[in-house]
Amino acid sequence: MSLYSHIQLLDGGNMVSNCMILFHDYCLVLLLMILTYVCFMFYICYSGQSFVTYISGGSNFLEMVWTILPMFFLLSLGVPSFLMMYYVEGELKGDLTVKSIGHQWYWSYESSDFSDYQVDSYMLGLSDLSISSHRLMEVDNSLVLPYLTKVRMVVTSTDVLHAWALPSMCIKMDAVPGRLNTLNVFSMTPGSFYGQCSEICGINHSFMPIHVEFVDWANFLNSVL
Ligand SMILES: [Cu+2]
Repeated sequence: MSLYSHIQLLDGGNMVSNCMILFHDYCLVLLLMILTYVCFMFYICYSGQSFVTYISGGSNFLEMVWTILPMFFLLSLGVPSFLMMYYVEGELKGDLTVKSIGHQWYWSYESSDFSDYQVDSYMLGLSDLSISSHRLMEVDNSLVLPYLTKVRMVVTSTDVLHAWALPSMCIKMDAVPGRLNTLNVFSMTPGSFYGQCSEICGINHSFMPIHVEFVDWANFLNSVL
């Protein structure tokens, strides 16, 4: 863990989240570049340098540059952003479908592929924690998913708005009563990932964490069958 890790994004758990982190860094560099350039131009203009006469004299080349360059920058921001958005929530195919239902105040998970699979996932209280567990993040029944498998996650709610979020996968989806929102969950590695409800849903909003464990298929089948 580096000195500045707490001000950076979490390490990505899959391809698309790593792309998003790269995209975030790219946007930041681009915006800083533009800010520096604008500040520099302000300085030039207000200090009455000879460049001002060059602009006010009219230059076709300069007109071309400041029309085409912003267009290029906007495209370089828009295209990857749209590609990632469609990758995360656009495609509705998956090897496995899991439904995540928000309640006041816990999550429950079920799967249409395994009719018997239905678990309620409540947060563990302080007295149930071991020395290595994370306070306010552990649950009694975590969601178990296979890694290297494209999971179609259907998110909904039974009462009020909630949001199912997994920051290290760059995933956040609103759980809306009466509506099925879909997103793709894919992990390249086995491991534990944590998230929290991300839409204010009432008094115990802070106490309905999400814990997803990515395991191999054998262990996954053991847990759901
Ligand atoms: Cu909430």
